[in-house]
Amino acid sequence: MRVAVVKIAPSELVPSPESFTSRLRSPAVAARIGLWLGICFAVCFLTGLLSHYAQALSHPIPFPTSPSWGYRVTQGLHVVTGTAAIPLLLVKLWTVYPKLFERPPLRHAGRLVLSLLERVSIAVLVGAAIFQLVAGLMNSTQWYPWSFSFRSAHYAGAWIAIGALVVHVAVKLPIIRDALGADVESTTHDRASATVDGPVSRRGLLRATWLATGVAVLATAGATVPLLRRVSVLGVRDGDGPQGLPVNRTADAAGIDPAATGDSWVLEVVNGDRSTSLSRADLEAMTQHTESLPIACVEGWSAGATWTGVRMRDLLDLVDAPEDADVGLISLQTRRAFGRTLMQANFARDERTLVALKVDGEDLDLDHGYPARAIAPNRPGVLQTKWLTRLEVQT
Ligand SMILES: Nc1nc2c(c(=O)[nH]1)N[C@H]1C(S)=C(S)[C@@H](COP(=O)(O)O)O[C@H]1N2
Ligand SMILES: [Mo]
Repeated sequence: MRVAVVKIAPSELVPSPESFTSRLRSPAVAARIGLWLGICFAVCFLTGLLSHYAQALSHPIPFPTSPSWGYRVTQGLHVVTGTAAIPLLLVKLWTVYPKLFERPPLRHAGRLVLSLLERVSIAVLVGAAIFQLVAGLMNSTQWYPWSFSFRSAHYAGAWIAIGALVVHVAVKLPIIRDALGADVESTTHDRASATVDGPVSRRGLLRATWLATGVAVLATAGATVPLLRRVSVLGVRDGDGPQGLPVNRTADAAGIDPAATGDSWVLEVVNGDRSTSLSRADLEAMTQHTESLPIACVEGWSAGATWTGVRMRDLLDLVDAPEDADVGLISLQTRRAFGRTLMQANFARDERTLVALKVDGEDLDLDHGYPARAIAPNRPGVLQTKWLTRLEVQT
């Protein structure tokens, strides 16, 4: 009896870079998309560092309180460029993934080490980039299925991604330069097998990529840019929430007992052994100030509003707080994070910083922090503490 033995070489099971024949997968395309991806990552990195610093407890260099809309712009940019990076990264990975199947140069120890190093650095870059974009997107949709701290993980990921990106650009710089300097149809750095025309030209692929990126931006940027609200189907829109202002965490979600916000509510202002308690009527009897200040959420949405209430510094003066003292803001909140935040002295002393009682002329809605909330200029939304019950001068 004869047994037919069919031998399949491993090379037939696993594709090689030469199995990929489309001319679209070329350094010419990768470099052009990579350039914009690099710009998006750089903007994301810088605006992200700023946001991380703004949320730090201590500011060796004080975070400025002006312009009042500054954080609104930088955090809006952060989320918009992060969103734009998603389609860019997908197309970029598509153009380069034949490289994944390159056979390591096993016979040559020196080249093997180099090639392994390159692979590790690319794996770190791709892994960190995907993690940053996915975690960022999930955060901006307020979906937190993980148990780690988003802020620290996203911050660590940022350094890893940007470090790996710098190495990557440095290694590829000669090819990037050549590719960007030459016509997009140039074949100089193409793989030998990349000779078959795709369904579209390289220019067509690039145009489709820019279009997809533009759509991704338009679909989300309205969360920050009022003019884009109507087209931003995926963004938070103006008017989502009471008083025409989005709500990040409702009173119910924060475990606020509505009874605790009634007539018995008082705001305690404490400086060591000096303290005072003010009812809402007491606060209303003090000099009222009105300021137009945005709420700019770290998740990218922002909205302007006009707030009326008492200046934070007037309250601090009641207990003779020192000018340079930070202030703990304590909320009635019983569930989940942000029930207690720290306001640095320069914010507490800014004349625009209010303990707000009203928004746009109406008493605050319970979901916007009734009876009283903090609102300060150029500050991440997460620190604009709602349902205040106590101001604690840090001594
Ligand atoms: N006590 C308390 N204050 C809070 C929060 C919170 O969870 N608890 N969320 C903050 C966040 S993340 C934002 S963006 C703003 C949103 O304010 P708004 O819900 O009134 O629009 O409130 C901030 N104040
Ligand atoms: Mo927020």
